[in-house]
Amino acid sequence: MKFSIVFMLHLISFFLLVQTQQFASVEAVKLPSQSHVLAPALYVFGDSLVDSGNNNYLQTLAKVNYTPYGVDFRNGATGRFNNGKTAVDFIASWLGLPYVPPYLGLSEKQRRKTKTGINYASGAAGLLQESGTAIIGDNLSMEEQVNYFNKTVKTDLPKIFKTHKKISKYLSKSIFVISIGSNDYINNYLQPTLYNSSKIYNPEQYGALLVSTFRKHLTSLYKLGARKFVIFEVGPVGCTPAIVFRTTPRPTTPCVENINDLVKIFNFRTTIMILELTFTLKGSIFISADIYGKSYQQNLHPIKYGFTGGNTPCCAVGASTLCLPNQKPCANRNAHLYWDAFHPVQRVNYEVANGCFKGSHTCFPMNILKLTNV
Ligand SMILES: *[C@@H]1O[C@H](CO)[C@@H](O)[C@H](O)[C@H]1NC(C)=O
Ligand SMILES: *[C@@H]1O[C@H](CO)[C@@H](O)[C@H](O)[C@H]1NC(C)=O
Ligand SMILES: CC(=O)N[C@H]1CO[C@H](CO)[C@@H](O)[C@@H]1O
Repeated sequence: MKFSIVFMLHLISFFLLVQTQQFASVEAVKLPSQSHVLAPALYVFGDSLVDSGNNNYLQTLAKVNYTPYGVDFRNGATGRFNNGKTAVDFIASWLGLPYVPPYLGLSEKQRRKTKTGINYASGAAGLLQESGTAIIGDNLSMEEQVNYFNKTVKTDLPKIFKTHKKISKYLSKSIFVISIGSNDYINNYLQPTLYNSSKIYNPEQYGALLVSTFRKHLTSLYKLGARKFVIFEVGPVGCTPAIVFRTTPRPTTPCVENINDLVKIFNFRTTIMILELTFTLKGSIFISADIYGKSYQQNLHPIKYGFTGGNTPCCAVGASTLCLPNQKPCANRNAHLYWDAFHPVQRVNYEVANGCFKGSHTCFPMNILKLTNV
């Protein structure tokens, strides 16, 4: 029921977009090639699904700068939370841009020279300041990420571009990817011994709190100059091995559905919120990546989708749910849905990125390729 409403909203938003904005000739979509740069920059915000190494510079347990992380990545263990590339790594290269460097890894001097985008995402981070901090440690919450971007816009970009007008033009053509929200559940609401939230808020109220926080941060990004947004839904958290194994009694279904129901509330409210923002923030375009639906199906029927290893993590995981250091991972990484107990393997990231970049089923109301042409 809820999903058909979401779909209707997507449709409505698509038609309104077509009417109110002039698509720069929809059929003239160019295919990406290494030599062709489709957007001046890619800016990234979020959590471990898209962190490219910020946590290497923080005091945190959510740090993965060791093998076997990065076993399939050109530069080895970089702080990416899987065996290879994240979805934004694929998106960056298809836009004709370099991999987006982590903000904390750049010196002041480098920050004043970087004009192809910066990654502010941090493993364990959430929309709420406190999410992911109880035991895990430091993190860049969404608010801190926005504050760093504020600094980029106010102090660093003026060193590259001569006028405010040039900065605005550059930012309005850049792509902003945001993937956040899982830790507000995994490392907050679902941890009643460490956090109050589940006693204070019912699931609907908590979803509303998260989404109003999200709206505030997206509006800040808009005020700072962002126009083209790609919002990743939260995946089916109740299907991750960490959650399934932690639940007692063990669920009789592949996923813990009452946990998935929490996330669905968040995704549903987010979809409505970004549709609203598209209308209220002049010149903005929000596209939403349907991460939940496909991933849920893959978790229910892994073999049908070619994941013969099913939901079993590829690496040997410890109590932290991350891979244990220096252990040999599974031989066929492409056959598993999960790399460790929480994070998908590179293949899953590729499929999401590919679908959202040029497909017609992952991102609504348009794919990223079209977004670069609007
Ligand atoms: C829980 O809530 C109470 C009162 O609302 C507050 O005093 C306490 O600090 C909270 N505890 C945590 C861990 O947030
Ligand atoms: C950016 O930072 C300045 C202070 O340096 C502050 O006044 C302003 O409100 C911030 N803007 C946003 C959108 O957060
Ligand atoms: C970098 C860092 O440690 N950021 C924050 C992580 O979360 C805590 C708790 O909300 C903040 O106090 C830190 O500043």
